[in-house]
Amino acid sequence: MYDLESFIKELEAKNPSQPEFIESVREVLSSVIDVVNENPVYLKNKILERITEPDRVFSFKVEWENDDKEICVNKGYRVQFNNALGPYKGGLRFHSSVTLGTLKFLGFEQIFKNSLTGLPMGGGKGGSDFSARGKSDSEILRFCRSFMTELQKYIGPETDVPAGDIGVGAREIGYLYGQYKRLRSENTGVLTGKPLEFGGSLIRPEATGYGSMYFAYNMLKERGDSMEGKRIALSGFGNVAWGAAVKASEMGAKVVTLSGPDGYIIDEEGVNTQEKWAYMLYLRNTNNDVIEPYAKRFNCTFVKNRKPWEVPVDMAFPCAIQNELDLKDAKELIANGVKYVVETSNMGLTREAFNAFIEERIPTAPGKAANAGGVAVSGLEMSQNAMHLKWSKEEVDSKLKAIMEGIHHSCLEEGREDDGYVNYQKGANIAGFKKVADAMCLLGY
Ligand code: 2IT
Repeated sequence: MYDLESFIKELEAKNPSQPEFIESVREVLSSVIDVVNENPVYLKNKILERITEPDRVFSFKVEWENDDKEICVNKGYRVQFNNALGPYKGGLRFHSSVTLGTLKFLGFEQIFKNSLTGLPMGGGKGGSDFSARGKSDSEILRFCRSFMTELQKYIGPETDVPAGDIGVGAREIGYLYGQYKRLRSENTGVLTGKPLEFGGSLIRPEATGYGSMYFAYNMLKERGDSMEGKRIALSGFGNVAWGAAVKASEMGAKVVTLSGPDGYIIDEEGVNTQEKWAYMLYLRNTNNDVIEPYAKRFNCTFVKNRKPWEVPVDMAFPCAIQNELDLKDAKELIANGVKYVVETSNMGLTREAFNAFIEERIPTAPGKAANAGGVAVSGLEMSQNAMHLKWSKEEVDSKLKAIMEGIHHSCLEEGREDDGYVNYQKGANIAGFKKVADAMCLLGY
């Protein structure tokens, strides 16, 4: 029998200075510990000890030359966490905050997220502490080449299939794939999120944001509510926030905030035109990592060095980075009458913030359910690559919708509490965990 606190204590001793990883394990285990304790097969198979240790971790040096002809050195990693359900699958994050602990947390989350999609994908994650901020396009190209020169030793279309994450979009995937092809002479689905010209899937750029809105649609439908007229706070302004803003507007809701490390903008007219969406993409490609220019361009308010959670809204969608919404922010949203929270970044809510929403019985979706659309369409890209064909936009979008509806259904099945409240965190964790744990039992140790 397991006790959560003693298990976490031992895990911390084995994995010192990895607070995000410990937090992500604590979240999953707090939902599944009873399930494990009541299942003699899981106990005998030592599932908790085995599922919290990555299969393997690669750490490598990335050397590249900047535009001043200086040699620069970054850290590179790939965490292959669990392949019980299929090839390791998960993104690459290039961001100054990246440590091994960050990637272990993301890799751990990815196991259960990928399981929830119903597609045959294991969990992995990789990246670097390299940041594109202030870098030129040729510096990014040289960095990507050097990163892939090392990474290519560990990946393959049936082994481990990386994709994008923060700081890695179609541009970086293109450069990484170019180097992979140069070194291996292979045209395979070794990366997803590829540009459309060479094996990319339609709807992959939109998939995380669209998927999150499809998940939200199901949450509201469950309560006889609809997206029409809802006021939404989004954080971030990158790929995920972009897809979310587009789909929210199509569904008749109004996105009133976007944010960056410099602060947030309030656009009372809504982030709801082609021009505004295109500007978000333009801002990302300038490599400056600031949102303030949006306010100047569209004549709206910029609030410096603050987070968007102080704006009264019906729905909040954190779309930027882990721990971006804390207890203070949660209290402010609750006081302002927020009705739904949809964690679209990975672990965007701190534990205290998540618990505050659950205590108030506010329907709150965890990232591993709500943001699974991205990796789901990556899975569909793998299928198309394996079959050497290309599906239409409509075909991919309808599959994405069905997958998000399926994930919502799994959350309902495992997450409904006695008072009728759907605890999406518990539901997603139990549903995602069971499939992986069962597979591990069947495979033997
Ligand atoms: O966090 C995520 O699910 C992603 N960054 C997408 C991973 C993928 O393999 O498409």
